[in-house]
Amino acid sequence: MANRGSRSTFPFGVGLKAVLLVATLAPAAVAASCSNYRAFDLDGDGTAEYVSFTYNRVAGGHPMGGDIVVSHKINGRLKPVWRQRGLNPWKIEIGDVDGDGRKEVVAGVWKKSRYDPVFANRPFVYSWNGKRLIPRWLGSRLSRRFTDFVLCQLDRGNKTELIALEEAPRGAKYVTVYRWRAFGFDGVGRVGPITGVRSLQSKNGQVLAETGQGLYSLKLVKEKLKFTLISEAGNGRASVR
Ligand SMILES: [Ca+2]
Ligand SMILES: [Ca+2]
Repeated sequence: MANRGSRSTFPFGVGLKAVLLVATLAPAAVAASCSNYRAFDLDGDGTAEYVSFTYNRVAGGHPMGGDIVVSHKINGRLKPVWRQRGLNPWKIEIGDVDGDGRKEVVAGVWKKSRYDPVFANRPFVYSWNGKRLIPRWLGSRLSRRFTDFVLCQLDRGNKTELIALEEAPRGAKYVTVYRWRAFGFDGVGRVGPITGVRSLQSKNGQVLAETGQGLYSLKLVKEKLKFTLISEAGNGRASVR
């Protein structure tokens, strides 16, 4: 497929230059990492899809001009087989949000929308039909503006939850858990406002929130969120919620 000359591709093939560029983007604008990037066989045909994103430039802390890229590994090399253009993507997560047994691609994109005609982070959900990404839900927004999100299975249900880091008054944040309900996401729990949360990551079935005070773990226990400080120098473990 035609390559528009995108400078960097995440997360495979990430060069030092790209890593440094990501590290210098404003964390409030661009999620911290692609470290939880994974490849999955999205359509169950035995071939893994590698999903990543590109950008051409950074404006105001936001990667601009990029595509969501789906690649297949052919003769040991990743070859793009689909590009979803015009989205300004900044994060890719993969999970079965609707619980149908197939994983969806959820992209954080920096876009205007018809009903909200300003640039903002928006969650776009796609499925893969073997040849192309199919839009499932191109969300104009969650319940608040958000700066980061992860997918993580927080309970024993079959749906993977979306956890968003959302803007609260006076620079604080909410961490809000959403679950797919027929068409789109409903909030099922929230903690906050919390100050100092910079980013979210999902690791070994739990969501971690990094703050200036330490690392917190987020768990959903009987639809109730537990937000627990798990590492702070010398203080061990202390629950804050
Ligand atoms: Ca496949
Ligand atoms: Ca699914």
